[in-house]
Amino acid sequence: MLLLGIFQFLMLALSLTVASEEGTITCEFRKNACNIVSCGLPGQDGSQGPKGEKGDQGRPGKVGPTGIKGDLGSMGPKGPKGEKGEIGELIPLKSQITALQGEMRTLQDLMQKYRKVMILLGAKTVDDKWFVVAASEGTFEEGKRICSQRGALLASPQNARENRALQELAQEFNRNIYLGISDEKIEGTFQYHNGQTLSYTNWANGEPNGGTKENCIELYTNGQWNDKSCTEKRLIVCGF
Ligand code: MMA
Ligand code: CA
Repeated sequence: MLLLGIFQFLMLALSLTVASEEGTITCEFRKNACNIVSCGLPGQDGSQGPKGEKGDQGRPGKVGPTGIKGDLGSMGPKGPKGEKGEIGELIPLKSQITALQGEMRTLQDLMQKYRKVMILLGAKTVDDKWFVVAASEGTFEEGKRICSQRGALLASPQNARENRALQELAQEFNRNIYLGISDEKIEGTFQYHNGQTLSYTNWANGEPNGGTKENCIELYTNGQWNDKSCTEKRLIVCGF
């Protein structure tokens, strides 16, 4: 029985092998073969089953080799206008500076001309300040008004050099000058027009001595100061 079983098994294997390899073995052959081994014949193949459901997606494959370089793309749209370069900005500035230097030169020449004219007419200048005789005589109030009408103030020397310039005018006109200083507001405290206290004085010996009777200041031809009544007539010098 064991040998018969082995033989049956071998025959069956043989028939399956031939069928799979030839594909044309007839059923007759298999019938004969089976008759020899006394086994049942396998039935004909069933009809094809229904199509199975789609399987799950497989795992991603390995990365393929690098492809060849693609063609050059078409040109993109025009970008926004860029900022001006530093050199581009400096070029017009350079010509503007040259033009300004020319204008400054012209103005300086003009200023020099006016300066000569002013000095010729008797004005005195110290740094950027000008002293000009506006009237041969006037009271303190008249002097303030005359200078104010000319866009200036009654002269107020603020240092020794300015005082010296006024002294020269006093000498040239041989008249004392009213300064733009008084103690009308606060007796005993002399102030400039703007209310500031004095930064420079050149009182003569014993001055000021007039109290409430002498609230203004005259500048002598020697440059010294004397407090004096405001209603005298003195040389009117404006400061610009
Ligand atoms: C005058 C008058 C005064 C001044 C004295 C100086 C007599 O008064 O000008 O203001 O102080 O002279 O001597
Ligand atoms: Ca006095």
